[in-house]
Amino acid sequence: MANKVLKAPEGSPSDVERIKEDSNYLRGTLKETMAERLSSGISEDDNRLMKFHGSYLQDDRDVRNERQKQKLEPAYQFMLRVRLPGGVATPNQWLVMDDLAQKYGNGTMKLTTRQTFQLHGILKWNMKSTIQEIHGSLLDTIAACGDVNRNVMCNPNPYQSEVHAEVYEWAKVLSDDLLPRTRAYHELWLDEEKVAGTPDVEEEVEPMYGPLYLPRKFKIGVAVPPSNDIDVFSQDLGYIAIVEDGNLVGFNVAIGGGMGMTHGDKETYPQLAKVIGFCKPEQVYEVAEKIITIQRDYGNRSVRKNARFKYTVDRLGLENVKEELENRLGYKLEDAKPFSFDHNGDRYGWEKGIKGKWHFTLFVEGGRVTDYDDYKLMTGLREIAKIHTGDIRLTANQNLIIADVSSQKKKQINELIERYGLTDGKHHSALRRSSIACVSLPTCGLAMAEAERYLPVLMTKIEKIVDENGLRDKEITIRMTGCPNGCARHALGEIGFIGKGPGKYNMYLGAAHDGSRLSKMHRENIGEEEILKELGEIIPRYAKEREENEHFGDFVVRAGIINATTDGTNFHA
Ligand code: SRM
Ligand code: SF4
Repeated sequence: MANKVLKAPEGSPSDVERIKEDSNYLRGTLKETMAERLSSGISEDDNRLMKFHGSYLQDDRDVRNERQKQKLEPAYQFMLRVRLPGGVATPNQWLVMDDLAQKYGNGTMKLTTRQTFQLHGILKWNMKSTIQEIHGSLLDTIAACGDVNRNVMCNPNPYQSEVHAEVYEWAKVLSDDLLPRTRAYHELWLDEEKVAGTPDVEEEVEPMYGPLYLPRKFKIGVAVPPSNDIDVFSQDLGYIAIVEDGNLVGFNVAIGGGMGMTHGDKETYPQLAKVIGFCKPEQVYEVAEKIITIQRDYGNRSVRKNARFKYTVDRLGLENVKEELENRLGYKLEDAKPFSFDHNGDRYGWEKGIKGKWHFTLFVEGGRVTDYDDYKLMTGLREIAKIHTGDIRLTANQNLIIADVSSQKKKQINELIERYGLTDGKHHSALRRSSIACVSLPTCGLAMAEAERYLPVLMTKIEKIVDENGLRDKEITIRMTGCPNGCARHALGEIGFIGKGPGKYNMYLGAAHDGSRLSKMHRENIGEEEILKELGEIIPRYAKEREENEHFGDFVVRAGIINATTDGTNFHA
């Protein structure tokens, strides 16, 4: 299979490669570890494998020091992520997730930036029941994390319903057909018997992935212009739906995007995927499969921080990767077709789609579904799910759409929306409605600063500046992450903050409003006072000096406040 010209980097395989190799197709010693009652944690090796099953061991960082002082084991708990292609759930699935959050989780649900549910706070002994109940609702958590293809994103588009339905089907095909084939998940969590005599090590177990799976996680997203809500250029593999005369004719193919980086390491950087051609709808699966096998064969298995497909593409060269893809496909991609995006945010409130059906996009700040003292969001959504007959779509901006509502049902649902004060966000500033924050503290083990818990507080202060300058209704995307991994796609926020240490952030400016240009660092390691000072100078300039319809990200570049990042490779320049 190896190509004469293309080469994988040399170097001894990372420890994770050894763990995968020894795992007997993702089994490891998970069965024994999860049954063991002495510790609420699991070993590092098993935790690596847990990811492929959709879960991470975490500990509550709010109490970490205190427990350490008391010589107690960390407050171990598991995060569990569901695989939900395109973010589409039935009302019953919503109710099951809500119930599990109360029964086994921390009483909240996190709607993620990749359109799915995460539960936090699950104890080891409740993991199996939780996964079984998720399975009972016809969902699963397979490959929601790990070195495989992840949850496939898809524009949840409430206003072009026919095309949405078609595009969503392709996203589902990709998500389902690119799953690992090992039966480990079924054996471990669903009590499936191992078929006697099945050889443990057999090439056919994973025809596409092989026993080592991929060098790193792999992400696919499908966008439907003019909305780039799924940030198609941030994906390892992005498909851009091409719709002509209302019909889906195929997809432009974009490869090599990703957001993560490491502070102070210029060998790591966010990158945007580049369009390499066009394929027909029935070709999307094989194009994805062949691209994944290129990453399988040539990705970096030695240094994990340089292992994502974006680095493989940049190292091998876009044209070489395209040629390799076409060799593997046995045909050439067609030329890319014209498309244009105009935003990457959500459109809130009621929208009418086809067949007289209605769709309500609800603003969920930070994607956290919970009951606050003065805002019973979780209860309200539960009551809606009990009577709703359409579906519930999670968006890439951590919001949700109560979709496919008939005119008759609309009145009933609207009554509940009003009774619980569920908000389309329109009483907030457009800035707040355009915000995303990653989970960060207290559950994320990699967080360096607050994000989800802090952005709303900071937002209230930035809103004052925005209001004073008459920009309340101006959409400016603003994103905050607790570390440079970029889970809120910070490098595509017109204003971005990356956690550097407690209360300190690097501030980024200049990404394009439609997700087609990365930002660049404006200030390093600053706290709230300096953030507000900076924005207190830039926002008034934007109010006065902007051209008609000029977006904030474009303005700061034109005004010379920041240099444009023209490629991920000059993100740090
Ligand atoms: Fe992420 C790791 C949360 C979307 C890039 N991400 C993590 C972990 C699992 C931390 C860990 O490894 O220990 C976080 C768990 C926190 C917690 O307590 O729940 C975490 N990522 C999230 C979520 C929940 C953020 C959110 O608030 O919504 C998102 C779940 C997505 C999903 O449903 O699958 C989430 N993560 C993303 C995205 C955005 C996207 O995919 O569109 C990115 C940037 C895109 C990309 O992958 O390049 C992202 N997460 C990372 C990275 C850096 C990966 C890299 O190779 O650069 C890590 C760290 C890692 O993999 O080593 C990471
Ligand atoms: Fe955790 Fe960093 Fe991702 Fe935020 S960006 S959830 S802090 S890994």
